[in-house]
Amino acid sequence: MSLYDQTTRPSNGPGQPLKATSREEGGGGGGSKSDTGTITRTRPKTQRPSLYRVLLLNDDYTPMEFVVLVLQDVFNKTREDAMQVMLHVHNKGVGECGVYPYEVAETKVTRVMDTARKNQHPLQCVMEKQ
Ligand code: TYC
Repeated sequence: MSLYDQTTRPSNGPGQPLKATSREEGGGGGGSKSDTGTITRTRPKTQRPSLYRVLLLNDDYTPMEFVVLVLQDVFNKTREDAMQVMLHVHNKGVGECGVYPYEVAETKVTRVMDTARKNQHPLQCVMEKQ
């Protein structure tokens, strides 16, 4: 099950009757006691996925150019934006690369860490719930 899938709230799922008040419940019709029908939801309730920030951490060894290339490749940034994020991380210690649903964030963290390890750089990338 993907986070993109529509999920239901516990109380009222799609197509499920909305809860009737005690006054509305009970049989019979046309009287003072119960003259209401069951209301059903035609539009399924959607829940937006939780979002996660992907952060890059500074270190003293990873070349600036490598970080810029990773930001362009994994996070689809322009060279100018990638340079800005890299310099922010270099100066502040940590910086945001983007905000994504869980599985997208996880894939990007994995891509950064795999690329860094293959090139023997200590670059660290983490995700945190927004
Ligand atoms: N501080 C590194 C250097 O001076 C550059 C760098 C920037 C490393 C950002 C990691 O996430 C990083 N070569």
